[in-house]
Amino acid sequence: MQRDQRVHDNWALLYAQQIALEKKVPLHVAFNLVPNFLEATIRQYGFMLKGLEEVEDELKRFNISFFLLSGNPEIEIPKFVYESDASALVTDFNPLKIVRQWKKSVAAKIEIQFHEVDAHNIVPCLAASDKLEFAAYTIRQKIHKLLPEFMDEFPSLKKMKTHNSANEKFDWLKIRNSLQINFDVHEVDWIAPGENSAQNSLEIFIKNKLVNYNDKRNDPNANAVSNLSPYLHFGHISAQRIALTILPMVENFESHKSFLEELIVRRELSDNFCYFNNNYDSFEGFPDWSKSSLNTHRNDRRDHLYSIEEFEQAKTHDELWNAAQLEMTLKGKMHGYMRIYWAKKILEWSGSPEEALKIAIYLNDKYEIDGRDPNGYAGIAWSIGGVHDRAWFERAVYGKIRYINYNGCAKKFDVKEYVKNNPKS
Ligand code: FAD
Ligand code: FO1
Repeated sequence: MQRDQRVHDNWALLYAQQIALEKKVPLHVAFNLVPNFLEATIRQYGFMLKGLEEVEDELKRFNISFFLLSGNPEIEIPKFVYESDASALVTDFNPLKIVRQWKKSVAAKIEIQFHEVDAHNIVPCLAASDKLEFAAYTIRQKIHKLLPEFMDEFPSLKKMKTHNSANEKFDWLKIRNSLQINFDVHEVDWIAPGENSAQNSLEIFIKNKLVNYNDKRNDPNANAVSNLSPYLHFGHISAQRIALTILPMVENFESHKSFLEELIVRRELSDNFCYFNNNYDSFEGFPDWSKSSLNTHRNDRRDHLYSIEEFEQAKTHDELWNAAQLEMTLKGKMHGYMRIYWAKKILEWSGSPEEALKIAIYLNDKYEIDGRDPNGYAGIAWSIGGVHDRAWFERAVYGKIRYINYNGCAKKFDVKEYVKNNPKS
């Protein structure tokens, strides 16, 4: 279990259970904890661990044992399959075949049946497209065509027969304290992790906010967005469950339509970008028109130039940008519209597009609970590098990259109100 850390509405777990039931063997779930995963801090790890604890408890109700491994997954997972209780299972599991003995500290190569299930997307990434898509309009039709095939209702997970390999509950506090990560980025309490809380959040969104989504989603003061991205990032909720719940509701059609466009088309386009573009987090990954235009404007004079520390500490001249940065550092989730403004201004006020990209990814992944997500890399590449966008009118520094400014924001929402709502502490 990695991308989808939930017990219900999980096609990968359902599929594994189907095989276990057919073979009449117990079902085991393993999660490999990486002590330092891509510089994630306690803000993200804390959220993830609480969700995993809920997974452990819920799996127990279904007589499914949960194993928490720790270390390098390339080493720990083959080792687990070979050495643990589960190895008894795999050797019996014809045609599972262990071809090489596990050797201490050498990554074992074991030949086992390996099935990949995309439980994260509704239309699996590889079914939606076999190539890097150019923009939303090139993937939208493909996804819509395939949606009826994949939008099945989930079957329920079945209770397995009891078996005696059930492990004791993990000591989650000890696990938390063993992490070699940054503990300075504080955890946040406005959002509760886990599968149950994710479901509650969905219900609250549908009841109180969805009606305003189409008109108000770009207003950071309006509280009209779902706040589901942290749950989606860790797979505490299935995008398909969200869509299955919202699709049949015919009232507020425009809001449903625009929400599902973000949840399905834009989100799956981001996965397509990160899967098919090896340079999804570098300048090289930008489209040719944008690279050439940004290159032309490399030496343009910048009106303001800030260091990464100045950005991080929200010390720019711009109260709106600083408020967005503070929303992210203090709350752990910046409003979606502000993310665009925030990233584009980093391009405008950095020495080069490469530096801007590096700063934006660093800050995004350090502070956002939903950081380190394909949506993040695609969103930053869209804002700074024109990915999935088109060329606009040429201007200094930005070249042909779409531009946005303070006055544009002021026309859309009450900037002063947003600044007031995101004070320094
Ligand atoms: P809602 O508006 O309620 O949307 C529901 C869901 O639709 C979201 O949870 C998300 O899964 C999907 N969605 C919404 N907007 C987008 C989008 N533009 N692209 C792809 N999918 C979308 N998203 C992350 O999950 N993690 C990130 O680190 C991240 N960083 C971003 C950085 C920048 C510079 C930009 C421009 C966008 C970034 N996004 C990121 C995409 C988007 O801003 C967030 O997904 C959204 O704000 C999450 O809030 P929500 O769940 O309340 O969104
Ligand atoms: N995946 C793992 O397999 N092990 C980890 O320890 C781990 C930590 C982690 C921390 C922050 C974060 O944002 C993601 C993390 N992931 C980890 C990845 C995560 O499990 C999912 O694969 C992604 O969230 C899917 O988008």
